[in-house]
Amino acid sequence: MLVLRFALLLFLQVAQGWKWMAKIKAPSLTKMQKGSKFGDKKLVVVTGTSSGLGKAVTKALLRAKDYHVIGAVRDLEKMDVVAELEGFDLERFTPMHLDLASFESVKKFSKELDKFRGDRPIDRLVCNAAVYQPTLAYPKWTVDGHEQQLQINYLAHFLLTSKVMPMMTDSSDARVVMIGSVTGNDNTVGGGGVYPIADLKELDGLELGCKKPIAMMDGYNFNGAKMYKDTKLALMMTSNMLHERFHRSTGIAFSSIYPGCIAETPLFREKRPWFRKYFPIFMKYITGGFVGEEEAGTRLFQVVHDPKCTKSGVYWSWNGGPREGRGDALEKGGQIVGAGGAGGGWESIYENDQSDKVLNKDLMQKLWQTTNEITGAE
Ligand code: NDP
Ligand code: PMR
Repeated sequence: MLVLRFALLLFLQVAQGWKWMAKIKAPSLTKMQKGSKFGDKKLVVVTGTSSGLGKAVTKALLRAKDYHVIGAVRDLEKMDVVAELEGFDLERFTPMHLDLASFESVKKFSKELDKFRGDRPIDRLVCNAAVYQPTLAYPKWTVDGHEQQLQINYLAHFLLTSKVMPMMTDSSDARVVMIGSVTGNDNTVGGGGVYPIADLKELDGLELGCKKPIAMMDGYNFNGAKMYKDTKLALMMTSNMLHERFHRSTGIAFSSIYPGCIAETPLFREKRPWFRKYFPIFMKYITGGFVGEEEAGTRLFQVVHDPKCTKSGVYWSWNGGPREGRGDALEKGGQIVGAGGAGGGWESIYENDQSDKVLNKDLMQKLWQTTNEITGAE
C-alpha cells in the first residue's frame, strides 16, 4: 500500500514538472534587442510598485537607466499619483493592472504582458506585493474562496511565475526574485523566537484545497500573523523548488531575499497606532534590524542588477552599518560584516542560511503538487 502511494506521488510529481516544462522552451540565442520600442532596456516586472519596497526598487531601477519597469498594481489611479509624485520616467515605466486576489486577473495580466513585450523576453520577475492582516479575528476571503494573504502573497505569485517563466527563456540573464522574510525562516531570533512561528506542518489544509472555511495551509484555526509568515515560508520554498526543477534547463536564476525590517512601510497598516509608532524605534535601537525604504530598495535592486546575483537557489540577506541589518548580523554570531558607514551597501550582501523548514524536501514536493492543483498553474 505504502509502495503504491509512493509510486503514485512520484508519478504526479514527474507529470506536473513535465507540464511546466512543456510550456518552457530551452533558452535560445538572445534576440536582437535594438529596434524594439524598448531600445536596449531589459524588461523587469515588479508586483506592488505603488508602495514601500516595490516603489523604492522601481526608483532605483529607473535611476540605473538599463531597465523598462512594468509595475503590476491593483490600483492604477494610486499608481499614477505615486509615479507623478516620485517623478517616475514614464518612457521607462508602464503600470499594468494586476489584482493578486483574483486568479482571473493574474491570467489577464499575463496575456496583456505577453502582448506588451512583443518579441522581447521578460528579463526579471520580482514577486514583491503582499498584505499583512495580523489583527483579524476571522479570515477575509478572495473571490476565489482563499484566505486573502494566502492568495495575494503566495498562490497568485506562484501562478504568475508559471505564466511569466515561458516569456523569460530567451533572456540571457533571467532572474525570478521572491521577497521572503526573516519571519518565514525560523532559524533566527526574528523568525524562530517571536510567536506565532511559521510552520506548514503536514500541509493538511492545502491538501484539502485551502478554500473557505479552511484558511490555513496547516489546516489549523485561523491566525492572521501566522498566515503571513506561512506565506513567506511557502514563497521561499517555492524559490528553491523552481531552482531545482528549472534552473538547469532554462538558465533562469531563482532567489529569495530578506530586505531587512522596513518598519515604516504601509505593510503594517492594520496594526494598532501605538505599534506603528514604536515598532520602528524598537527595530532601530533594540534589535538593530531596521532598514529604511530607500536602502531596502537598493538591496532589492542589487539582486535584480548585480552580476554577482545571477547565482540561483540563494536566499540573499545583508549585514549593514551600525543600524541597518545589525540584528541579522548579531544573529549570525555577533559579527557585523561591512559595518562602519556601509549602511547596508552592496559589499554587505551574503548568502543566508535557510531553515530546515524552508529546505524540507518532502514538504516541498507536497507544496509544489498541491499549489499546482489549486492554482491550475500547470
Ligand atoms: P507595502 O504595503 O508598502 O507594499 C505592498 C504592495 O503590495 C503595495 O504596492 C500594495 O498595493 C501591493 N498589493 C497589496 N495587495 C495587492 C493585490 N491584491 N494585488 C496587487 N498588489 C497588491 O509593503 P512593503 O513594501 O513593506 O512590502 C513589500 C514586500 O516586502 C512584501 O512582500 C513583504 O512581505 C516584504 N517584506 C517586508 C518587510 C517589512 O518590514 N516591511 C520585511 C520583510 C519582507 P497598494 O499600494 O495598492 O496598497
Ligand atoms: Mg520582530 C532580533 C531580531 C528581530 C528581527 C530581525 C525582527 C524582524 N524581529 C526581531 C525581534 C523581535 N520582534 C522581538 C524580540 C519581538 C518581541 C518583542 C518582536 C516582535 C515583533 C512583532 C510583534 N516583530 C514583528 C512583529 C510584527 O508584527 C512584524 C511581523 O511579524 O510581521 C509579519 C515583525 C517583524 N519583525 C521583524 C520583521 C522583519 C518583521 C516584519 C515582518 C515581515 O514582513 O516579515
